[in-house]
Amino acid sequence: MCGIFAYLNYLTPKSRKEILELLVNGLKRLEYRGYDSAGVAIDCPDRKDMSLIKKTGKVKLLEDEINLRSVELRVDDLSDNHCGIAHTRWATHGVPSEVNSHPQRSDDGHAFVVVHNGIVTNYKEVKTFLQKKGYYFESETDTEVIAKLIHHFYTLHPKYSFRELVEQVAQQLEGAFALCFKSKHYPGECVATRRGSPLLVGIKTKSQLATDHIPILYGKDDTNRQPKEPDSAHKEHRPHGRGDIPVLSRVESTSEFQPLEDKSVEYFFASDASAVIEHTNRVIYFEDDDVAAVKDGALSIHRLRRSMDDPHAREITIVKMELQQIMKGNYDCFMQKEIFEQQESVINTMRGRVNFENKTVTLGGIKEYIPEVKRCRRLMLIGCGTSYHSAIATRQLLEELTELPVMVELASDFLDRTTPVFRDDVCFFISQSGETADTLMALRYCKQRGALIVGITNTVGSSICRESHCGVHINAGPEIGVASTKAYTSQFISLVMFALVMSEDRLSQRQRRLDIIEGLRNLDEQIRQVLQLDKQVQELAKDLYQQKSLLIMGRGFNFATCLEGALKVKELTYMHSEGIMAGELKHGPLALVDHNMPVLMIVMRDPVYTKCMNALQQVTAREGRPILICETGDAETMAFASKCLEIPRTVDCLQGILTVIPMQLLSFHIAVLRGCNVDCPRNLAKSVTVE
Ligand code: UD2
Ligand code: GLU
Ligand code: MG
Repeated sequence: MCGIFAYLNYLTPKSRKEILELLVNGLKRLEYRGYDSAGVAIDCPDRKDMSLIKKTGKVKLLEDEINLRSVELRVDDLSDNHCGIAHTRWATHGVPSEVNSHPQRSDDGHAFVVVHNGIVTNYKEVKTFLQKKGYYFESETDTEVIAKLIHHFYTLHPKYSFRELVEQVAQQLEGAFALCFKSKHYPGECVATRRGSPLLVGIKTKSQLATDHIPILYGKDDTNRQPKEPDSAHKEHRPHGRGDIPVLSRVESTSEFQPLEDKSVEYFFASDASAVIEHTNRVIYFEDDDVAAVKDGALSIHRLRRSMDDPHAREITIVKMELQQIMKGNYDCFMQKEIFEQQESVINTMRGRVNFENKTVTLGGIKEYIPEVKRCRRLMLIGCGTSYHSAIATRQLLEELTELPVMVELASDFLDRTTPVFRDDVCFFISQSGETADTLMALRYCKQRGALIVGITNTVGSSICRESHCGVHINAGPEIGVASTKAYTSQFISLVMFALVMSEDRLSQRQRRLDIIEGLRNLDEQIRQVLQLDKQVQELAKDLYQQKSLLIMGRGFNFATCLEGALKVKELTYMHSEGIMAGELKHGPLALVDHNMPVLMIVMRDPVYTKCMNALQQVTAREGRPILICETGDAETMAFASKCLEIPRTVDCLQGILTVIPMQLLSFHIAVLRGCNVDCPRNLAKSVTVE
């Protein structure tokens, strides 16, 4: 998730002011990714300690703090060889606060500091291990274990190089990470590594580079070169709560990268190229498990073992893209990027929660409350806009698997009605930002009446998260586009996981649960398939973008997609659109249908298929030629359509996750064709903090 930026200058004298400015500017380039706090670490002028400056909130606040402390920081002093690291954090573990911000440190003498993007999933085990060794933890983050663990290895092996220590640490970590380290014991050095989260280094030299690629150095226990001895102590071993972390073999190296004549060089480590591109266009993208180290101005890349398809070197890529372009990757805007991110974000939502081997689901955030939830009188799901639609999408499954009455409410209307709420109610509050004013008011209203309050949010430390008794973080990652996309599918999945937890000891629902878990397992691949419809959807958009209106019809598990699809069309394209419950057609909306009215229908082979077909025929009988979203290969249904989008089949209750994606794409393409600002639609704000 969020942003890493590190700057190392070698034989390139820079004042501390310049260094801090470079670091803060690097962070500003990463701001677009969304974050909640920021921090930097630089050496103290005497090099015997470090200064850590951290701030909750915007990078600007960090900058102000640095300016305030400029005398103490001795900003005019020059450094010839220095490494500074910086970070923007999107909290996953512990609220946004100064102590939880990065860099995280090994001790108050700052022997080691680290910045981290991602989540260390086995941090609890590592933490327990380190606590037994006497380490005291000051933050709630997963990241802090990394800083303490490297310190632990250092005390065991003070002769190891910085890079060797990082190698040891990386092998003990599970989960996803990009890391940059700095140490008082290794001044002017920087070591970085990654697994699952992106990381790169930009190189800036005055003289020519000797090569355009950097050889990879392999560990001594590289299995492809040397057969492992049966009793080898080098084998990979991770602490699954077993209390002891063995030390692995050392790695030796000889070759490295350095400029040819003039040895002065600058390195920029960053989690994405946008922070680097204004300094240099020569960039190396690291691969998982690369460990990159800069020592005496020389960069080397190491791997513990060689894999089959690994090239022998990492190439220096010349990045030609414009800054604006890089920030959004290959996408034109954030919303589009976030639509395509859904193959990953759905996995992040399920990570550590759905166990596909044992077919179990654990929601750590509400586990202890489940017995109380099971005794409740009813479930209430409360939200606004897209979050409200995620409740509609999952209501039927919740009723089925919990066997409880489920009320779904718009926060504003719920308050207008002063709806009766009781102590034995369980109220869910769904909000991407966790700050939505209407939802927050409804939360306070229910809390006052003694109900159990459950939050479903994407933002750790948000108001809803803090004021709820318990909850689920949907872990979709920061969402920048005002129109919500990946948060919707992750809210959807979070509520499905809740339904699965509620029904885990019901024998009669065993098969149903297994089918759903199997459906969840295949979701990312199926999302990938749906995203391939992009070109086709774009063509559809060309037919539709000059229309005045679009009716979207469906029922059952796909009704929420109609509402959400229509909302996306409205907010992004300013075109009228309405999501219509197909069962309601003959009670009014059918009057709108003629051969001119654009109609889109969702017809899947689920329990309401026949009823949907009735609706479809009612539409075609009025000369409507609907566009269909239907199942791959369903020729019989497709015969009624003017155009079709074919979607792979999944379990009925998950189908809405797949059918909503073409609607997201469609609204995006129509908006582009109509010349609308996709990321910031008129009159709308990302986080609605007023009633
Ligand atoms: C926690 C870690 C997760 C991973 C996992 C390992 C955090 C934030 N999450 O995830 O990264 O290490 O444990 O087991 O450290 N909460 C609310 N209201 C909300 C949302 C959440 O009160 O709207 C509470 C929730 O009750 C829990 C805490 O916040 O006490 C963390 O929630 P979570 O969903 O991140 O919890 P979990 O166990 O999946
Ligand atoms: N998991 C870390 C934390 O919560 C890093 C989050 C990030 O990627 O910013 O502190
Ligand atoms: Mg809470």
